[in-house]
Amino acid sequence: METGTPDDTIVAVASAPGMGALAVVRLSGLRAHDIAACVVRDGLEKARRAVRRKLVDAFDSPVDDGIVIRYDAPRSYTGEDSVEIVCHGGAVTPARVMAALVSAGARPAVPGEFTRRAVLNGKLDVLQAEAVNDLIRAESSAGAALALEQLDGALSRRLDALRQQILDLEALIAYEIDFPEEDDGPMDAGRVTAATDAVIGAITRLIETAPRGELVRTGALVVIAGAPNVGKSSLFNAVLGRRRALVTDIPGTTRDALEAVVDATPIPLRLVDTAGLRETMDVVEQLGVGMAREYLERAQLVLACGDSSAAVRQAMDAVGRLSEAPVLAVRTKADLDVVRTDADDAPVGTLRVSAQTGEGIDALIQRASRLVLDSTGPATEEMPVVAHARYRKALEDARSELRHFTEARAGGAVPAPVSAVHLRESARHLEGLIGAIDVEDVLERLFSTFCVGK
Ligand SMILES: Nc1nc2c(ncn2[C@@H]2O[C@H](COP(=O)(O)OP(=O)(O)OP(=O)(O)O)[C@@H](O)[C@H]2O)c(=O)[nH]1
Ligand SMILES: [Mg+2]
Repeated sequence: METGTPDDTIVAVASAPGMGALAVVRLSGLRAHDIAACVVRDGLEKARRAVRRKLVDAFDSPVDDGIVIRYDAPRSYTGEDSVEIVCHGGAVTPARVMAALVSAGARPAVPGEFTRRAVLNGKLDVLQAEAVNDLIRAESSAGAALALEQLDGALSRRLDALRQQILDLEALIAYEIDFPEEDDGPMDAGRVTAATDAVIGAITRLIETAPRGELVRTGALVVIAGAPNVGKSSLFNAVLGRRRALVTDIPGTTRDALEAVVDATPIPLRLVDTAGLRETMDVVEQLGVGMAREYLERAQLVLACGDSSAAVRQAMDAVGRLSEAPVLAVRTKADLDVVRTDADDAPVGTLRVSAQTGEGIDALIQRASRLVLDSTGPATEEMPVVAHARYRKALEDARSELRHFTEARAGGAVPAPVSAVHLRESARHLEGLIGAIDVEDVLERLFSTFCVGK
């Protein structure tokens, strides 16, 4: 990506485009204060104080009346001199404020450039920068909370602690490397093994949070399936709380798959309404049924819907053939039952719902969210949580190097400097994640914890 030179002063409208009461224009770089002073009549106040100011263009014509905040390096988001201007929103004013700043010497920023500078200036590490993006893109409260925790540095601190433990190990065996002929060095082999096992255990516990983390971040794919006309689209709408899918009494109404996010806890749901499963001559409906099958293959949970016990069983059979995901049996149109005789022979665990009255809808959301969580394996309350496949991969690589290290030492045939390479590699995988690579750390540790001159 072309990002110009780091000396450029960059500017962007930081708020979303479109109609809105206010917008935020952000300016950062060496000349941020000078450039802002050309646009802010009466100049800037002292740092971190919000002041109301007239904003003008290069010809001193009024552009807006806004609030201006100055930040002095390094105490800003980017770590550079910055200015934030809160102006009126909408299609015109933010663009005019920005144009005035560009004509005063700023360059329009490319996507992510403010955060990129924050990383380069040590204000955020790579994981935190990624969390900023996750937070902005979050579609659920649980996803946002997870991103916020990562932005706060919980995962970074944890990975850094693991990395320190590996560096400690390096320091331990550095003694063997320096004094290979000493028979029983200052630390016995058991101490190294125990320390290695402890790190492997800690990494494993973190890896075990990955299925949950990825689900929280993206939401679980929950597919509504069943025969035509059983009330799938009505259920979809009832769960979302708005009329998103078309509903008619004509079987075969839904032909496309509709997807929407349900803000559930512990796991948000990406709910999908699909075409009713049946053999049909209608070409468009066939396409819809084909799409439903594809979704069922990828589903992480299926709601097998029927408007009678027989229909629920039929839906479960059909779903069982098309999906390997856990299935929740859902008996729809509960409001139509005058007496609840039908419920008696429904499959065990069937949830009764009515899109008409709202009965069972909240319970369905909770059960679905909980079932998805349970399907990720035994409950773990381990925090922080690994939310990206990339993090999991790096942790697995780090762990595998530690295991190689253990094997190399157990064999006894490998000299200490060779087995130590695995420790270095292991730490490097973690460093790659945080974006901190510093060999000096090991040396410093060696001299602080060892009395080498003894
Ligand atoms: N009384 C009652 N009627 C319902 C309920 N849910 C759906 N219906 C009715 O059942 C009919 C079919 O509803 P849809 O939601 O379109 O059913 P569908 O399963 O999506 O049907 P296809 O898209 O054709 O597969 C409509 O006439 C709905 O009004 C309910 O909870 N109670
Ligand atoms: Mg439908």
